[in-house]
Amino acid sequence: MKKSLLVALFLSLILVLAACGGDDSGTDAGVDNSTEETESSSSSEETASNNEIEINASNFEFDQAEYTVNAGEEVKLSLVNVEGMHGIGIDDLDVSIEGDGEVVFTPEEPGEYTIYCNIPCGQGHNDMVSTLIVQ
Ligand SMILES: [Cu+2]
Repeated sequence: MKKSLLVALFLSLILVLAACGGDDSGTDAGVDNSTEETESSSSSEETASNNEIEINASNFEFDQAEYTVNAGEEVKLSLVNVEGMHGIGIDDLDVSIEGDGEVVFTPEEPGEYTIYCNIPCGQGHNDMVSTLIVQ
């Protein structure tokens, strides 16, 4: 009785080990495929975010003096109020955001456009001016 039990255990152990060995080679190939997929998807994201800018407004300035976008391409512009309550206006491009928000527009003419705060926000309000460079 004992001998046959040991033989049964030994045989099942061999089966389990053999099964594991077979699985290993299969999972290795799967890992290789998935890394290739993630690489190709990340490169397409970079091209999509080309013409997006985010302006951070605080009391009393925008985070950059100049923002640059490409002419003839759709621009996604978002405004984030880090401190205080501000807006932006760009007269020649019909852009206006009051508070947090985003607009999509396509600047056709290369040039420099003035970005100003369009909400009376306090003492430094008139200093809140930056430049949008369309190239
Ligand atoms: Cu203001």
